[in-house]
Amino acid sequence: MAPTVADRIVQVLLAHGVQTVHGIPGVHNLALFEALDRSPIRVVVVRHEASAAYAADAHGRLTGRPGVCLTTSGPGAANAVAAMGEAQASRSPMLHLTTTVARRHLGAGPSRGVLHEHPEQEALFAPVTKLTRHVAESGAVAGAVDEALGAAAAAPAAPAYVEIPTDVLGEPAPEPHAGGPPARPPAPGRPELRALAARLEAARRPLVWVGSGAAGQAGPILALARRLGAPVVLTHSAKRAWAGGGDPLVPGHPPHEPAVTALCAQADAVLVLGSDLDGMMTQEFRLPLAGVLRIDVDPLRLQVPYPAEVAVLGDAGQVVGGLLALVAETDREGWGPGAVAHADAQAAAALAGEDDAAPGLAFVGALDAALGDREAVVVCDMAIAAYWTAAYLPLAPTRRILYPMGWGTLGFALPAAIGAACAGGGRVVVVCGDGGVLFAVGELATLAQEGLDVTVVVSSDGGYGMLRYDQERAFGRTFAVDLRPPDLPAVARGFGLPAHRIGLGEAGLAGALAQGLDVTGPCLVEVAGAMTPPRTTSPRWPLRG
Ligand SMILES: Cc1ncc(C[n+]2csc(CCOP(=O)(O)OP(=O)(O)O)c2C)c(N)n1
Ligand SMILES: [Mg+2]
Repeated sequence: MAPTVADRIVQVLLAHGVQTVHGIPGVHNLALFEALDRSPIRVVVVRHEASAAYAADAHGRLTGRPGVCLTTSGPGAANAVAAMGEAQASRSPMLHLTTTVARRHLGAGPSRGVLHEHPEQEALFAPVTKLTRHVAESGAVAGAVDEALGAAAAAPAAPAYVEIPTDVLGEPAPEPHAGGPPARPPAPGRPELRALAARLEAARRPLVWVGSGAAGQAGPILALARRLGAPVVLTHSAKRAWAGGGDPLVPGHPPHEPAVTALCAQADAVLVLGSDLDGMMTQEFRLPLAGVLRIDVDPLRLQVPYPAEVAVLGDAGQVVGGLLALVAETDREGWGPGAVAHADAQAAAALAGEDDAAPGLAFVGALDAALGDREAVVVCDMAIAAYWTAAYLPLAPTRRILYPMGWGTLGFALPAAIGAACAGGGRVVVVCGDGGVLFAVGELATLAQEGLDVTVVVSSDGGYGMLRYDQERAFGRTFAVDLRPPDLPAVARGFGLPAHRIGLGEAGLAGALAQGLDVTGPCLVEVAGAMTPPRTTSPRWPLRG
């Protein structure tokens, strides 16, 4: 039998190294599921299409290559929109493959009520992608999928979307043309690099600020920072790919801690590598940064939200490599590791003096101890325990941290853990709240069915704790935030997961978390008790004024 469009799509996925597809079948996409079933690609069937997109996003964040989700026409596809918005905001590469109604029903004006029909399905995805394609020509589908995978991965990474009318999938399709080479990032010229190197050498207190777009270059970045004697501040998003672990040049506290804010403010040149300098990291652009030297592949980002003294359009890895060949070693008395150690000691002392910080720090300390030096991906949700984790969990070369910041998308962590577990990288640990876990609680079934090595740590405070804090501040009372808690360990056991509960204040917390990490396959640990949000959350920003 001649290969069909569905077969050709699978060929393209394989050519791009895709090993896993996350999705849900529907009558329109069955031909693609069937072709995948005949291929070596692992198909992970999830319990909601948003979960498929979160899983694809997590794969993208961890590997830099697009994760793939597969949905059916109409509501199946639309269910993925919020998750794609999160991937877009967090600069994560992913591909959403889906279908539409058959060609004979397209272009007929208003919806005629054909199953899953929406005359403007593609338009739903334009705002959350860098590329959308509607491909109704059987000979053009494979090329469009190839193009979409390449576009999603090209920096700045983003989601891409391809929809195919259901009747096209079963048609015979010719051998696809080999795609062109991937687009190369712009390369800065030698004079530009020389000027940048001279500016850095002339600085008395240089600082390097690393975002997700550069985080995969830990080795060269640290080498450059040592040459310059410059502190290295990581954004939350950078921790998805940073292999450098903790380092004497990397503050162990976020820039929201006043001592680290002061460190940033003292810098007279800030080399910004692959970072948006986003509102959440900079307290909505209040963080004082002087002498911004900006390196980014996105020309629209070079002068916003901070004006740059020097702006270089280019790939951070290339620029850092170029600078390493040009910058001489400089001794900067009173700066570098000494200044970082001082800022960390001050931040730690300030936190130790705050009763409010104790529960959050106890959680992070216990998780750190339980993780030890095992390989792990920690997937954070929008929950108080996760805000502490994303900002304060000590870095280690064995650890990656994923965080939806980003778009601030509650419900990200549990489904994202599916993609993280399939991507490899060790034990996956979800840190979420008792509100967020219920967004995708059905994915406990996916974890069990696939036997994924995921530990779901649920911080339970009987409600939307972060909003309680916001309300107390804004209105002096709470409302619409108390949730009747289910018996979470019992729920997990119902899905076939081992589960246990421990109190946040109990001495055995680290042991209980470690027990949850030692399980083969999935398990759930409930940590009962309330925490106060850290200073990285907007109502607690010290620079709010
Ligand atoms: C999609 C989405 N809906 C709503 C919110 C607003 N929100 C942010 S945190 C939060 C509470 C989450 O509750 P829980 O998961 O129990 O964590 P906790 O704050 O209690 O630690 C809510 C509702 C959001 N960020 N994203
Ligand atoms: Mg809660």
